[in-house]
Amino acid sequence: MKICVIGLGYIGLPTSAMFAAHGHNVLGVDKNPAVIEALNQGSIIIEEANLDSFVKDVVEKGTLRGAMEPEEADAFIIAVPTPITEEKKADMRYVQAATEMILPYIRKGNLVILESTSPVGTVEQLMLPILEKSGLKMGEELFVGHSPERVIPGQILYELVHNSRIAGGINAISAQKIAELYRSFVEGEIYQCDARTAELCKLTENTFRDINIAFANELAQICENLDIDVWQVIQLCNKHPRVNIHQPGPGVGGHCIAVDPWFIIEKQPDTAKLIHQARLINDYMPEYVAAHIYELLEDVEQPQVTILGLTYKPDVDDIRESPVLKLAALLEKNGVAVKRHDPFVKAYQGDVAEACAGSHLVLLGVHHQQYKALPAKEMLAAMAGKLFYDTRNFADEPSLTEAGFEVYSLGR
Ligand code: SAJ
Repeated sequence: MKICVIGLGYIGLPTSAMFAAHGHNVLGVDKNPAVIEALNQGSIIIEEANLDSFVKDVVEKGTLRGAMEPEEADAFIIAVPTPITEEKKADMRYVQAATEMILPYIRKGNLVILESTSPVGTVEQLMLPILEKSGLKMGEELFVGHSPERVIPGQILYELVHNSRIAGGINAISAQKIAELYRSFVEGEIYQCDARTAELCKLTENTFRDINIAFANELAQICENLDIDVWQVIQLCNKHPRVNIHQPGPGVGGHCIAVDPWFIIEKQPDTAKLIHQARLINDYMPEYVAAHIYELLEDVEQPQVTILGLTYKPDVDDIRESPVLKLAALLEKNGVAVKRHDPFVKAYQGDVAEACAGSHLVLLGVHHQQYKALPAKEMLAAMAGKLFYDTRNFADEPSLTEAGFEVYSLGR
């Protein structure tokens, strides 16, 4: 088929390349000229393992190209951002704009698929009213639905192929046509359902994870109060065949887990009570950690902290919605000087010991693999204090203590 993909970000670009590598002719559309320029030179401007060579290959084969405007096609896939506003409301302007953008190119028999994570009812209440302006009969002359992504950054190309997938349609034939299209490269199961169910499934998967992380974070606070090591409790409980307690941390970041539950809360504010409380618990964690830092530094004049790790999760370069950045801002607002280090963030790369110079406390914010072996002696030599606060139960505590650090940990 000829496929037109609107939005060439973390999902749209890998998906475009995957279709282009499996027999389709793909036109990638993005409003950022830099993305289109790079693409047509066979290169990319996002970080994802092996994606650059994968894209280069299909661009050179001529099955993937970029343009600023859509063209007629057999299928249109919308994979644009669905961010959240300050008031925690879904910002659907990009989905609205993308749907309007493809309208002039829609033809009888076409398929329109929303991939972006969206509130329940987006396909039916936001997209169909626009697509009906084509004059085509929805579900008979134009097939529409939602097929959400569940890939994890860093393993996108593998998971695109091997994850099972949901194909939600405004009617059965739409769901079937969507499933058939993804069968081009999906080796996992493809489950068909209606569009609303597909929309809620995506939100539910991430909300399930958010609630479980909130449970771990609340357990960490309880354990501190009861003088118990939460990490040992979790490790022992997870020996139970049907228990899988998640990991406490300084908060929940990224533009998925921290965002998607709000799409459910917005639609069902009075019923989504547990979901809402979990969000509040996770969003409180930067403050909770900051309070510990103030306690540890209360006798220090002009305290300074070095934070190791700023991204939203380990071994990625993405700092969007990172809870550690919120923690850094909180500390600075309360008169604590903050020095930053992160091997994945250009502005903060460099020597760890140097980043600790003059600091009274080092805080491990993200468990990047590189931080498993820290130059403890050099760090202490550069520091003005000897405190270490671990938010991830990750640092090699015995070697830090042996070098002279006083080590504290979230949840212990
Ligand atoms: N986190 C914890 N404790 C945990 C697990 C994660 O504090 O036990 C934190 C991480 O540090 C990070 C945040 O939660 O700040 C999100 O981490 P994540 O591991 O959930 O990573 P994401 O957001 O990149 O991926 C999730 C995945 N969803 C699920 O696992 C249900 C992925 O499959 C989705 O495709 C992705 O969201 C998405 O794009 O929706």
